Amino acid sequence: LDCNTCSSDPAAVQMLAVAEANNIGTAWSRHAQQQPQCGFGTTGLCCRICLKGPCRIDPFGQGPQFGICGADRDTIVARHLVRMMAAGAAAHSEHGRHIALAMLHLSQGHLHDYSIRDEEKLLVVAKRLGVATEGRDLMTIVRELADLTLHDFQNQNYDEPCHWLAASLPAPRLKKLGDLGLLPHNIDAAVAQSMSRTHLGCDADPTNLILGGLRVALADLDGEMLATELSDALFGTPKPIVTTSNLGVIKRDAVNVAVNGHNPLLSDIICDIAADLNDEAIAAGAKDGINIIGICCTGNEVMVRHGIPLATNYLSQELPILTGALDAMVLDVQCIMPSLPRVAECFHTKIITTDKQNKIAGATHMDFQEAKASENAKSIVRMAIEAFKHRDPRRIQIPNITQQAIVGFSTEAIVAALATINAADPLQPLVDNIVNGNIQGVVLFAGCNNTKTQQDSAYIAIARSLAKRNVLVLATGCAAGAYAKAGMMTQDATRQYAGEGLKSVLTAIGESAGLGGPLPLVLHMGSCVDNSRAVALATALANKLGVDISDLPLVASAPEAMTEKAVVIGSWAVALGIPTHLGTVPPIVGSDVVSQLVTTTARDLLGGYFIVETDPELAADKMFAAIQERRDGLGI
Ligand code: BF8
Ligand code: SF4
Repeated sequence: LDCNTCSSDPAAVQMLAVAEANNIGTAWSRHAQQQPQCGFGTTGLCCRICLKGPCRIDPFGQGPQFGICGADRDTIVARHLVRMMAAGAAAHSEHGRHIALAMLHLSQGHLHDYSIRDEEKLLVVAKRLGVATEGRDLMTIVRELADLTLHDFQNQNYDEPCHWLAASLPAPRLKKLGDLGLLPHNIDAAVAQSMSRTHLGCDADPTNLILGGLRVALADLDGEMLATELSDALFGTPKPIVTTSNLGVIKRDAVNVAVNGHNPLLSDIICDIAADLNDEAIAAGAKDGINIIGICCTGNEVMVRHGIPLATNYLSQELPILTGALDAMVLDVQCIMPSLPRVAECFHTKIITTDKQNKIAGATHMDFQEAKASENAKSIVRMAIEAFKHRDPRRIQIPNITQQAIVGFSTEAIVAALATINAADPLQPLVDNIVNGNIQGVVLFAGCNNTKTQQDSAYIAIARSLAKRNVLVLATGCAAGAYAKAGMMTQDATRQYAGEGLKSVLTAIGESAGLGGPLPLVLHMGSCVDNSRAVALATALANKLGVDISDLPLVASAPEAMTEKAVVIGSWAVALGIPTHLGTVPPIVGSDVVSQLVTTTARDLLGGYFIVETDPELAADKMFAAIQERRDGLGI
């Protein structure tokens, strides 16, 4: 394995060499073992929906053109794509449901370790959803907001769209989506209907299938919105905070506990109680106490809210173990590699699963319950302290690589920074600078890591290329992790890579907001569910200008799209009217019909469309062209 071509992250390359030298399998070595990957699966032409299968369509038109049931390539590709969207929506919205139920249980007095940390945010979203707030007891409002949120999982009236979407999107977009029948009434029903219509012998019309997919994609957005907004009320709305990133955040003299997964209900409490156990860690010989670090999206959640350092993003999640100084990795849900216990076998690291529905053979399971959150979190951290005692000091090698990262750019934080320039009308300075061209447009980088490309490199190349052309850069999820690790969430990065117009705007805002210099080049908006924050910002801009999201000079990019969640996010971005770049080729190229549907047809119907481009420079050019087209449309 040539470690240098695997990742552009120098810390990952360094640890990967350790893995290779010790013959420890990683995602990269397993990727190599999987080559060549099946062409039928890659193009989407393999169907496994019934037990007569698998059936394969010959992509060149010589062999079989129909599955045994008679399904053609278009039906097969569309069905599988819709199933990916449904799984993504299920994942995000299950996370959202978990948070909503915690809110409900809090209001019922069953949870003692959680509270409403951001009352202001709670009241703002309650009002937005139509909950009366004046003169009412806080927990009554929490109860009603939780009930209303859970209604989005229970409503059986097909004509009543999900509340969070209806209360959050611009009116013209709601109208367009409603007219096309794309507004879901119930998240769970949308997922179930996607599964049901893609069963053998049901929906076989690719257009109808893809429209159904967009409906479940919007249900996914509903789930993401409620997850973000309720998490802010519970744990605080992110504000700019300075922290660090990359594997150097692991400390030799501390008990290092990594939180990996997605749900802040667990990771936030672990951050909370860590200080209480510092003395126990010191007594065990860790003179720096307990050091919590983040991986993937739960890492992003605690990074943007509490400044917890982010160790790494998805693809390199096995590597912190190889430092020999990671004492525990605490897992909740999603994007967790089942290989972790195997890697940890070679070290002292304790791998702890915490969710009943997400166990891994070889890991220790600790059933985390919100009603006993602090107690459970303490037990987890104590397992790490115990593991620390079994470290082998000779095997410790921590890459001396960290980058500063200024993070925590929620929509509210961006608006607050802008308000220091114009308190009466915070969005006006942003609009003025978009109109005068200092800012050409906005790009949201979202999504994952994928072994099909060099880790993080396309993120960095495309962002630099667009920032030089004065495009404002936002990021979430593992995209944000890539930029944090690479030092692109710093003021220096702005000085170095931003075009003159963008630099002047970021400097004016940063200085007026008291940052003593520019805003960072890339604004970290949070985890993957926090893509909903970018929608909130776009909606605020569209409403201010009296236009639709599809009119804004806004593009999205997922250079390393990988999960079903990424597929569904990209799909709702298209449904909202956003040109959306994918840097990895989705398994749809076996069907020209489906490829057309998600590009040209989507564009005609919704304004948004997918741009599939694996070359980073060409991708940047295509996105910049899309931004220019939008600017032309607005007459600016
Ligand atoms: O939700 S970006 S690899 S960690 S799916 Fe997963 Fe992709 Fe990372 Fe977060 Ni999002
Ligand atoms: Fe084959 Fe049809 Fe069954 Fe798919 S659903 S595996 S195409 S018979």
